[in-house]
Amino acid sequence: MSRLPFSSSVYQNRRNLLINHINEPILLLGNQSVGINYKSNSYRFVQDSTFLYFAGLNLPNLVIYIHQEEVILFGNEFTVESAVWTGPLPTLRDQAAEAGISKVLPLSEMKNMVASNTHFLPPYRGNHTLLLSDLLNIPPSKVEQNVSQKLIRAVINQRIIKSEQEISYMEDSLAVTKILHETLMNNCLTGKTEAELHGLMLQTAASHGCTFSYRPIITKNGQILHNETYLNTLSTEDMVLADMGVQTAAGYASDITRTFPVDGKFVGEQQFFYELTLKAQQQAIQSIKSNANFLSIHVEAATVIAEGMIDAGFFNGDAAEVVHSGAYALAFSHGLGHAIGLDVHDMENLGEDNVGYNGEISRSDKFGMAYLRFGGKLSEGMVMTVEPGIYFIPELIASWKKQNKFPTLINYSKFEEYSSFGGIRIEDNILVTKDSYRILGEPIAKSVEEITK
Ligand SMILES: [Mn+2]
Repeated sequence: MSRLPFSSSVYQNRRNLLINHINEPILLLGNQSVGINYKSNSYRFVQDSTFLYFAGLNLPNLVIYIHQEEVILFGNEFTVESAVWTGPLPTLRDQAAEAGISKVLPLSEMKNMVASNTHFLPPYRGNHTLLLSDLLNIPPSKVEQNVSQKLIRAVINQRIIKSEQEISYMEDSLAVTKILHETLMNNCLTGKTEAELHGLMLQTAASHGCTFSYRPIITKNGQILHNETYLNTLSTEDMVLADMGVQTAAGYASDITRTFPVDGKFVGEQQFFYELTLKAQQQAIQSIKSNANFLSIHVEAATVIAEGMIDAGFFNGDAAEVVHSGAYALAFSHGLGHAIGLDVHDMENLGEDNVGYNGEISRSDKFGMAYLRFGGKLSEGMVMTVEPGIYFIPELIASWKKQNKFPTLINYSKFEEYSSFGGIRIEDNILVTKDSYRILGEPIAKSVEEITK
């Protein structure tokens, strides 16, 4: 009975596909444990996702070397003494066998084995740079320029398309994420603090054996896009924006955002902006299918928001002009979404543009659209987040007004009236199918009826 998420043949097939494409040796580095304030008091160990994808083993201090004739796992076998601290563990050799790897050698033998034409990925941890420098006899400052573009491309092409089994792991993760979001909604009342709700979410995730796939956002200040503080007490006129997702033991991430009124009743223009955000999200989701460009879908969502906000007097003129000029980004200042998989922003360590802009579409240089992490063509089997938002960011409104940006298109006095409104975002995880899409996981409360009382 394998302890790994996939059978040994899955890992073998993944490696075969990769080596047949590269035809020269490949080195994939697993992560080390990292000390917080001294070596043995370490951060929670997180394995490198590419290593996990091709080698399966969620343990520190391993390296896999793949070449045409054989695959070698470099790592030090557990000692009898280590069992004193960890309890009995299956040998590294037995664990490697579950990933279809029959040859295990100690780390000390690595230097003699690694060929100079070995392909490797961009390191994102200092110790990996030093290891690559040592193994391949290149100065640390030159490691980055020796990274294999061919290997980057090949890994992205494999990992970006999810198998049915990977999708089912993503849905396991979404099942717990649904519990989190709905528990949060049910426990949100005037007088609660963001800190209490954060605590409830930590408890809920942990009690399902999950960790967060990124630091959760639970805030009444939804206009602060990556708000990671929990300092406020909630009032009845507030909305809470919760952006959180977990990963299960298989390692696949989820990334869901909901925004809802604290006591279940919208006040003022909250419902108008909620419904407009939802309309933009639904429009975008419906446009997902293989061969569609995600940049065009971003533009569609932005157009829905621009149209609604023109009617309400925030923008003037024609929606297409409001979008193509970039003026719309005063309200919707980030990208529509990103690829998701083992990483919440899938494979961004291989280069955001390598993942998101490979092909004829290039990244916009305009504020707002430039933050779109993925703009290229969709393929069957990709999983994307779709997460439009509407925000009133007082600092941005003041800054644009001062610069007199888009004076004919933006009604600044109207924006200023709403400067304490906050922000709304709605996010789901969508599988690209041949002619259509599938929203992954069981539906999580989202309609006005479901989020109000
Ligand atoms: Mn996201």
